Amino acid sequence: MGFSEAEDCQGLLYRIEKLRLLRPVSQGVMEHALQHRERAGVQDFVLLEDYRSEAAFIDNLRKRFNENIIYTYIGNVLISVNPYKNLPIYTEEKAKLYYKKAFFEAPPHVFAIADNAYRSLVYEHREQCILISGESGSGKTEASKRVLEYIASRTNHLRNVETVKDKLLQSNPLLEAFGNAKTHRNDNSSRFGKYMDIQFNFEGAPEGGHILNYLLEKSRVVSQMSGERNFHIFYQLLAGASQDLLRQLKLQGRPEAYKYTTDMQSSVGQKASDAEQFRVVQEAMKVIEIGEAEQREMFHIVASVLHLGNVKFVQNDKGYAEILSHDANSGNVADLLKVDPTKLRESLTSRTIDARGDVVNTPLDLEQAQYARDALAKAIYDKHFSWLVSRLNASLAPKEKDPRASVIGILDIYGFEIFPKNSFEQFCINFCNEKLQQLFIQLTLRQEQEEYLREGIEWEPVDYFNNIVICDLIEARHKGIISILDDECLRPGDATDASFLDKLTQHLDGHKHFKSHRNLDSKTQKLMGRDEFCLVHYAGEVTYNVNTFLEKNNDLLFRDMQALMARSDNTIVGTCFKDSKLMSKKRPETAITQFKNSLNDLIKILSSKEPSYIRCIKPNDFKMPMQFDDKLVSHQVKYLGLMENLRVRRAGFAYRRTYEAFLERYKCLSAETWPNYRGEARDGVQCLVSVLNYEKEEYRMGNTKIFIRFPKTLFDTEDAYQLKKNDIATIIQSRWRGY
Ligand code: AD9
Ligand code: MG
Repeated sequence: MGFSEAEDCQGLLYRIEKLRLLRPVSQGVMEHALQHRERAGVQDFVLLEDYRSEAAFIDNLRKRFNENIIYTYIGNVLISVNPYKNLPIYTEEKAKLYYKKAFFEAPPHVFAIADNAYRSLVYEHREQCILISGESGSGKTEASKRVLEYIASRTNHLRNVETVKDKLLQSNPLLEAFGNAKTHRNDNSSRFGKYMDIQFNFEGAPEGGHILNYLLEKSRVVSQMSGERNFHIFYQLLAGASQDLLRQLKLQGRPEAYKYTTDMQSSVGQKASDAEQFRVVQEAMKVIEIGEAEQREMFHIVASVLHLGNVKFVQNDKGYAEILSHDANSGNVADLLKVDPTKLRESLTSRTIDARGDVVNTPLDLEQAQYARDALAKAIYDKHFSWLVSRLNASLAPKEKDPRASVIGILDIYGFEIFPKNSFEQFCINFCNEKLQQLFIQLTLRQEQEEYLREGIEWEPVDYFNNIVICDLIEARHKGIISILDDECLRPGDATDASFLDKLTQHLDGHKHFKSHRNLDSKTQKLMGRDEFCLVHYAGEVTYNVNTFLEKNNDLLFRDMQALMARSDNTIVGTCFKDSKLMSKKRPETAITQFKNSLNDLIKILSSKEPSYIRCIKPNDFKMPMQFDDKLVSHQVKYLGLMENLRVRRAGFAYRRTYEAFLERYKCLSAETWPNYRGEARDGVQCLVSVLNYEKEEYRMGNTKIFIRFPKTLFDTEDAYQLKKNDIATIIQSRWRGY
């Protein structure tokens, strides 16, 4: 038996309750089962008696967490609480428990989500997506890896898929090396959003994949909060590269020697694991078929960023920035990136401006030069990351075009962020979450509505908060926040963060979801700074500080630098900077507009698929096992919208199954349907439900499916089935025979 004792006893208790088999069960067993339910809670929140109470919700999560049961459902949404320790729940043996199982047939698990998605895809030909959300450190990336591993194991029996699966699995360590970093919240925090399609052939064998990446946090390249680190790859390279490679890269092998990786406190004791991880990365590169020459170019780029950070400027007697002639760093950068060293120095200390045909070269002051240097470092790293994703995609692409291919998408993207101080990055991330919430509403409610209609079931629409107003507030064409921000960024002259805030306040005054200092009453005014605005998101209020909004949205790289990098003989850098959009005279799209467009594309992709949801929760802020902080969890339950999710789920029909499937599973529960029912499946089911004493309000008969309103009805039926299967059949039959 693969289920934990607690799960198992919970099942027993349902069986006891439903069939009221008190007599044959000893008092001892009964008490044992009751104690376990008390300890392990319910496996689906829809079973909570008081489903409107957040306290009961959290109580249930906590109980299960304390019993090492980290998964619970709300219908078909999986809630996962990060255990911060390795639990023996991801073995091959456990995986097998979920093969071809409906949700209620086995304890909640990420494998159940994966199996359902896989079966719907292969047997019912409906494309799937698995959307994973939650705050930093809640376990999204781990969950996405478990899904991938499960699918790899589930398709073991199929031929010729090893290489594809290896590549899919190995894309993770590679992306994580370049896109993840140690933060206060998570030692392996993904600093980019990721959507990955796994492509299957008609037999259900994986044949390829495709990754889309979103908004890498490139500011981390040049500065990190104290105690946090830069992207893993810098430390891995320094700790793990051979002496020979280090010499080629002109590196000294110590992170503290480089300005971009100086914070050594954050790296204490990590050298060995960084070195080990470097080998993992190199191994992954091999699997992905990144050859040695390409690898060398990649490492040259990483090293060049470290050297770039060390480029120092001094002020010359005219007050402009200059690089000292004995400063080796800019020379190293030029060597590694294969660009002209003099041109590089020039582009770091001056810029040419094309003023209506007059090309003028203007020297930069110290601050401008430092800004230009950091902007270059960020641009190189960011573009290299995007290049890596396309390189992975080239390797993951199926060898041949397959017109019958279908996909399961997995979205692992940053959750809602509410920090003491929120900036442009949080604004983008929270906008993304609004869009995903909107999608959740559209997909789940639309799906529900369409199915009732198709099946001829009457139902009452459920009341819920539709966050479309907030999406519009942010992205509406002329008066939306994004559009106002872009206008300010494009306005020549004196546009500043403050003038942007002024415009926002002018245009959005009176909007229910927007607040700024100016349109608050004197009492609440004190709570908000003059450089802040507040959005009432679906998940709660967030105050944003407008400082640097314009600069981050403009995301300018001086044209000289772009041109220089485009001429680089490092083929990766050359390719990245030759991008036509950048080279064209036309102004490139602002950061937020690019993000908005890629998000809208993502939403289109996701809308065409059937979704499953995994909502991840972080139990404490200390990365500690066995600690469950009620307040912290309550906060997440709120902004993941779980209580509303539960309410909506309880309002309709909790479960539905085709007549054939329902009859096939439960036919043993009635003598009239066992071993085979000789009529229409629908009539067989009708017969079954009367034997099982379903009350009228408990179910509806649709055109092709039975709809069950209360989850308990189905759980009880399932328990009766388990009981039968477990060979306590004689007792049931004796009861049904009228004892
Ligand atoms: V972030 O938004 O990328 O910063 P994630 O992705 O939500 O975040 P992640 O999956 O990286 O969090 O999990 C954080 C850490 O928690 C992992 O490195 C593990 O040490 C730990 N974790 C998460 N899920 C599990 C699990 N199911 N079992 C054991 C886990 N440990
Ligand atoms: Mg992550």
